Amino acid sequence: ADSVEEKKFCLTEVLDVFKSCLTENKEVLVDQYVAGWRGLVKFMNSLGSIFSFISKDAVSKIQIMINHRNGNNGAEYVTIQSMVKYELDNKLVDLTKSGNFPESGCRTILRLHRALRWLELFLERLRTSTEDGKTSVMCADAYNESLAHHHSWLIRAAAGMAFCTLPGRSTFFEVMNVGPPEQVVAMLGDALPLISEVYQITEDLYTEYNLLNLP
Ligand code: 1PZ
Repeated sequence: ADSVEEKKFCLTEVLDVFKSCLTENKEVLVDQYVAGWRGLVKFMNSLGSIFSFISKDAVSKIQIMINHRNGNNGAEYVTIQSMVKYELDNKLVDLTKSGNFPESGCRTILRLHRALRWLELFLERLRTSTEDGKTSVMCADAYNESLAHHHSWLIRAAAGMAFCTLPGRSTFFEVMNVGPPEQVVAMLGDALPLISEVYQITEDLYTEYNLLNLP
């Protein structure tokens, strides 16, 4: 429950969760990965209700993963690596055509994984932007370079409209609640290498098992 001591939302904590995703042998922990997305969705919701079509989809994917973790085979879903092995060994993934396993962990994580690339590109643009940089443009550029390739024109149009409502750089930095701009830039510089590493490890894994185009 909410309490008076509850700290104000701070993006540093959210991005820190992604740091805790990686195990010693460089496997990606599902609970932490999902917790990271949860925090990001909370942040996105604070930007306005126009983003709710995005957060609804993200929340449903987060919930699918929570259900896997809470299910009878939850232990198989501890890391993305163990999940891939388990689902493939037991033929629980639609590999070419959707139908039987619309909620496979493999396809669900793939959607979040693609969104993580957007996040990486967007935060890098934010980090290197100047005071007069436009958040909406950075967001759209990052999107067009990544997620947009996987979305229909209708979703791309809706996303484009939502991006236009993003506040300017300084307000955006304030909503992040990290501190003065220099501190935001430093925090991003700190968090980005870890986000990239999580992304790359998942990308390599999905490439190895030929899962990058799951329906
Ligand atoms: C700061 C501004 C936030 C901008 C967020 C940029 C991402 C735009 C994504 C638009 C997604 C639109 C809704 C749903 C799309 C789904 O069709 C796809 C594919 O899933 P399928 O239909 O195959 O089950 N879903 C996704 O691509 C996952 C999108 C997750 C987006 C999470 C964004 C979290 C943002 C954090 C902001 C800091």
